[in-house]
Amino acid sequence: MRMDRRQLLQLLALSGAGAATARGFSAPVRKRPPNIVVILSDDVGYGDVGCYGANDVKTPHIDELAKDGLRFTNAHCDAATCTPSRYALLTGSYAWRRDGIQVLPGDAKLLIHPDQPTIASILKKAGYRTGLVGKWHIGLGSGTIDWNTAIEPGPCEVGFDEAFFFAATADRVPTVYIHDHNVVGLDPTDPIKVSYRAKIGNEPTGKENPDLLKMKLSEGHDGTIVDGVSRIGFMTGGKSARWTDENMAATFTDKAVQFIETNRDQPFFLYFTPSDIHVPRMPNEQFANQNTCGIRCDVLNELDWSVGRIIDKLKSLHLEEDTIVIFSSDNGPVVNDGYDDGADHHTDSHPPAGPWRGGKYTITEGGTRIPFIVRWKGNVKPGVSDALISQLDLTASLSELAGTRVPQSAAGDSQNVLPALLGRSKIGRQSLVEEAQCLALIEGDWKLIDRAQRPGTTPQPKGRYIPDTILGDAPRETPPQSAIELYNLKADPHEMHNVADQHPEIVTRMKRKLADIRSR
Ligand code: NG6
Ligand code: CA
Repeated sequence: MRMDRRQLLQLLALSGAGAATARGFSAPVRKRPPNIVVILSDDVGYGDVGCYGANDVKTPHIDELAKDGLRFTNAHCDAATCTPSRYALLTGSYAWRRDGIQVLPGDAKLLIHPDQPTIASILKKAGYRTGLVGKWHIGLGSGTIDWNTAIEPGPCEVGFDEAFFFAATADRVPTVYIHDHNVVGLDPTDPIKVSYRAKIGNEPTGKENPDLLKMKLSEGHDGTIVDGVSRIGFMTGGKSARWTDENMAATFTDKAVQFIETNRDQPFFLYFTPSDIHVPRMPNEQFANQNTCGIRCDVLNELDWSVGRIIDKLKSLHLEEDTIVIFSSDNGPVVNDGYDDGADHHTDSHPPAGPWRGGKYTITEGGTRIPFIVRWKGNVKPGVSDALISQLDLTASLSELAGTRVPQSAAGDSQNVLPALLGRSKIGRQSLVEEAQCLALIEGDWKLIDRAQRPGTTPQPKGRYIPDTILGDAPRETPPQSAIELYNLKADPHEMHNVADQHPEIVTRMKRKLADIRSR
């Protein structure tokens, strides 16, 4: 659905954009497009925050966004893991269209070609100052990375004016921050080397020296020990540049707040991607051991605190009515993700996926149905929306909001759902493909899981075995898996009753549609 400029202006006028609502008079057109803050948290499930039903953990700031904004109940990230999900959010293209867009190691090449438009480059061209703060995880460079010189291409080559980030995940080496192109705080006499193949250097590893760990590992994660935690992969050098896990949330939040402060007088786009609540869960001491629901809830509090600081900064700069804030997560929740941090003992009273089955890695709804809140004070009417939307749609929708266009042939899977995002329409997209280790299609209340359809065009490795961990409120028994499964999500939100045999015509229609979307 494309709106022309006139329709957009009408929509903004209708939604109160440009109106000095607090003072009770209205101007028809905004002086400038709104600032955009996208907060993309890591591994936060549908049921993990108060406004989506969590009781045992308090998330007052995220809840405040929902109270003042629009809370979506049928919003999706692109995939049940981080890399494909983040690739899709930034490019507006389904990640499964390309081979190799799977969880990347820390030394992987950049997945986005500098010529490929992204939401950041589109907004930058439209006059926005664009910034990334947080986790990146879609690769860096175009070959073997030398961490001791300028690392490019990276975020700054695909649309970000400035970037303060780490390469992959908090549990992968190298455990250092990068500012634009360079590792922060690096001592040139102690160069960094990284390997994902074999041990490098002579520092202890989780495998050889488990006695040195302050957090035990349960699977993988037996590489170099940094800050008492063993990581995936091996590194040596860069001692002065290594982060302290417990300070990461404050470091990123300070940078994000600084970005807002510095760019207060011009339209800005902040892509803020905290590492919370991904493993290793290492809350700062002010958040540690605060919850009956354990360490996952402690890091949820830390994330909530980061969100609160962003809201406070916007408030203190009087930018709340000039800034659209979107809060979401990159994939569904996980409890034991490779470290023995006790999180698995606390899911009874705190089901992280809320009403959905599964979580991170799974094709069932817990994998990609995530919290998604849009707040734009005075412009988005507070409420709840059931519209089907995807993070893929941010590229087209936010471009429209910024008064610009997605370049021809870019972001082909991104739909303009701006009316739904602003609460002016209950209708989002008609259908959506979900990705885990296979693909599924959602259309209305129906969901077709086709286990033969795998991401990419060449066969993918099966990946690690993902138990059907019940993280949500779904019944404990595990329904049998079939090659084709059809569920009516309205009647059967837990995806327990495969009705493919009862509805062969729906199966045929949806299989055709999935094939059609794949071939575009
Ligand atoms: C997995 C890691 C997991 C996490 C995930 C990526 C193991 C056993 N598991 O391979 O801990 O790092 O990759 O998470 O090593 S994501 O949110 O970035 O997709
Ligand atoms: Ca993630």
